[in-house]
Amino acid sequence: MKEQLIAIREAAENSIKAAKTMQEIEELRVKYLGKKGELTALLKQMGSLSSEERPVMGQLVNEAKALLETAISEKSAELKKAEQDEKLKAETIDITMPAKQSKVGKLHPLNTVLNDMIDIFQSMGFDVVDGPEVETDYYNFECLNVPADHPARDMQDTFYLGENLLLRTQTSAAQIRTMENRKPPIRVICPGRVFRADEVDATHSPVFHQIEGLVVDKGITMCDLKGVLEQFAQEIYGSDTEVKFRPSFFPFTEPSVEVDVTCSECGGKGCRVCKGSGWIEILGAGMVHPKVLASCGIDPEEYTGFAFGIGLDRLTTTRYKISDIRLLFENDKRFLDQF
Ligand code: 2NM
Repeated sequence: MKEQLIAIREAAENSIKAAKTMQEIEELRVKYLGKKGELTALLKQMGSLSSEERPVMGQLVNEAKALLETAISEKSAELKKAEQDEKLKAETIDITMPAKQSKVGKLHPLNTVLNDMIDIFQSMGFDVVDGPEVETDYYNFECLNVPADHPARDMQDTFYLGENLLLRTQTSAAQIRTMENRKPPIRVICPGRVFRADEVDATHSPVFHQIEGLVVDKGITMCDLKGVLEQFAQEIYGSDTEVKFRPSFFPFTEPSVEVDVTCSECGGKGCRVCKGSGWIEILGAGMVHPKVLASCGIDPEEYTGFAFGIGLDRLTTTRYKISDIRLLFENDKRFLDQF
């Protein structure tokens, strides 16, 4: 029986040493120390021994049991650690690997220019106001002093949605509502999409973008208008840009002007961009017509104001040297990716 014990112990020790996985270790534990295991079986045979032999043998079996238990727990700790090491090695992140490029969205060039313009006007104290693209005849024409027989009111020039509803041809309506709802001093700009029934070509689109500005207060003059526009033009085109007023006509302003800036391409010497004149027209403006002020509930004897309208699309095409306005509206990714 003693030889049997030694044989079992040696065999067990060797297989534990040779075990390579936690599963093998568990199998060995069952094989030797489990309820039906070989050592347990040996203990069961103790009944056949003499009373002198029994305690001696019992001690030997218990010693062997303790020895195997220690061997098993040591081996499993070793295997667990090896497994852990293996796992950590597999999970190692190589921080020198090149990063995966994720596509980042970009601003449409119109929005880049618009954001610049909003920044400039906000720094001069203007609020940004908004309005609907579908307007009534009253807000788009009537209260802006556009007479019933004005060509802009013609079906050929304006998209009508019904007797009195239309797609706004300018963003002035938002400014009219501001005058109705706020007391002077008023300083607002209104950027937005506007619509005209134009023929489509490289420089005309039935949908385009405008920023209109409005200032109303006591004692506002043409000088204030020129100062604001000069500041704006110099921030957009550079500090040596000059501004020139030419007399013009709009029903909603009196006097009205068209505003030119020195050509940013040639600095005023004359080139292809300015067709040799050295000047580029960028906007229309004027002193708000007393009738317009009055129709918004502002007393023209007490207050005066100026207003201007700037086309955003041409400013964008000239800044980025875009040859065709339609590119701004087609949303071709190959075009947009260039900005
Ligand atoms: C322009 C030119 C001149 C204008 C007028 C107004 C309002 F609502 F105050 F009457 N807003 N914008 C205006 C004046 C617009 O666009 C070329």
